[in-house]
Amino acid sequence: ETAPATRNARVFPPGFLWGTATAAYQIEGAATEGGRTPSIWDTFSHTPGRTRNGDTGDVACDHYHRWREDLAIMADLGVGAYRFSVSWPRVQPGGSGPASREGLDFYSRLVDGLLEKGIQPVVTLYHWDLPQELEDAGGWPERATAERFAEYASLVAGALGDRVERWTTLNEPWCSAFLGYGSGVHAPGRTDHADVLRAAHHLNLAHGLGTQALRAALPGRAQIGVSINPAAVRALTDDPDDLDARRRIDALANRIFDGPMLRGVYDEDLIQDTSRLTDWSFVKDGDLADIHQPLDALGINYYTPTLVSASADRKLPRRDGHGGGEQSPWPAAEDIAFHQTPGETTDMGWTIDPTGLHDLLMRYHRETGGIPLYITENGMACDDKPSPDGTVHDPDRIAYLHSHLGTVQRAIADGADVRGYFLWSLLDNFEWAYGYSKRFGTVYVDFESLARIPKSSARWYAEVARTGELPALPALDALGEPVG
Ligand code: PNW
Repeated sequence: ETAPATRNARVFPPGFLWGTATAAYQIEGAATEGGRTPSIWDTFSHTPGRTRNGDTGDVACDHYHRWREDLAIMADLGVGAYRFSVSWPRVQPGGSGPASREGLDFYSRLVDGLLEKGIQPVVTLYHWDLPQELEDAGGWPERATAERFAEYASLVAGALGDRVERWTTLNEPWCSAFLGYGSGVHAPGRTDHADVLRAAHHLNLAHGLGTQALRAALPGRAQIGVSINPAAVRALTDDPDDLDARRRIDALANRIFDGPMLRGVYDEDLIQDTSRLTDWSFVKDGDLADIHQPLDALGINYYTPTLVSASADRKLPRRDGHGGGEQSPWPAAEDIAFHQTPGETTDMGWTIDPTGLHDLLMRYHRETGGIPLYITENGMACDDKPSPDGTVHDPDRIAYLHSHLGTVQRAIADGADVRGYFLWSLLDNFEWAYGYSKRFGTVYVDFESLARIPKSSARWYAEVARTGELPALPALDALGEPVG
């Protein structure tokens, strides 16, 4: 007999939003259809040596043609929300000027289909597929890109705003700036640490101008947020040097975005730490006010914590500072070492440690002054394979989701206002530089036949969403599969 107090602790608040998430370039395919022009990810993935096995998003999950089937799968799952992104070059070829009716119609039909099935659409405007023309004009290091983004935001709001209430400006600006322009492991594959800082600022500006554009187009109706991937940074030891390394990475990973967005400032230590790369004169009068817009929601994407020290000469194995690559993504941080957090790892090599999610939820609860928080991505890559009977069992993913959802409950009990959770990802998909070699889906995709098979985690997650309750892990027996 479970004590009532224990049972209650496993119940999520009423109205808690359960969802799954995807991104346009990772699932849609149809890269040249309907007037869509190339994005930086088309160019990058078609450049030899950039992605594993030379994989591209040309076909991906072919979601552009199979969206009705994917909608039916979501309806079967019974989750209440779907977070997807709009492909900028599909709806505004070239990134400026008139809209593509055909491109907008695709998303319009998708939104109608979701609403028909009682699934709330959550639209991300930018999940990394910058129109190539805008990169050719300088990309995110240039201010004009932020201005183009605001125009694009108005255009999408005009087409979908009568039916979509939940909007996200950017997905993980850290990845766009630091992996795209610093380490070069993401598109556009550039490696200049001064450009990273310029890109970060113009992404911030895009968020601010985009938020203003959405509010102007959708007065009173839109709930607007941004999805960041803050680092839960830990220091290897309590030595002052290690603590200072943590402070510096916290500035570069987190405060460079949440400073201007949530507080309207770039912290002085960030500016000092990077002063040999830039004088920050790209920050113009009025920019910080433009970026510092009231938000209705903050999205947090979380996978693993970050462990740093002041020097490389330590006993724990070193790890790269995220995402592989020869060049560090981190400007002015050559002396800082990144370490593998102890513990089991996922197929990405990322350590499974839900405590980082608790830290981040509590931190952003405090720092936002109580803006509703959503986990807009969380999940794990597993080496999933169909069994001979055609089913796909992913007990490790169930255990991962279970432990992270338990952490979310703990944060809620500790006072954080967490309103929803989006599993990354609905489908196995194009995992950026890793191509199709990493599977994050709760639904298996056979990339030869493009057949979809919901994994056992999909059934498990559907049950959590249906009941709003986290079952004890032994309930996994019911799925006919032992844990781990
Ligand atoms: C996020 N890193 O990417 C993205 O939002 C998703 O599109 C992606 O599929 C998912 O997480 C899993 O990777 C990240 O190196 C990629 O720190 C790389 C890093 C973080 C997030």
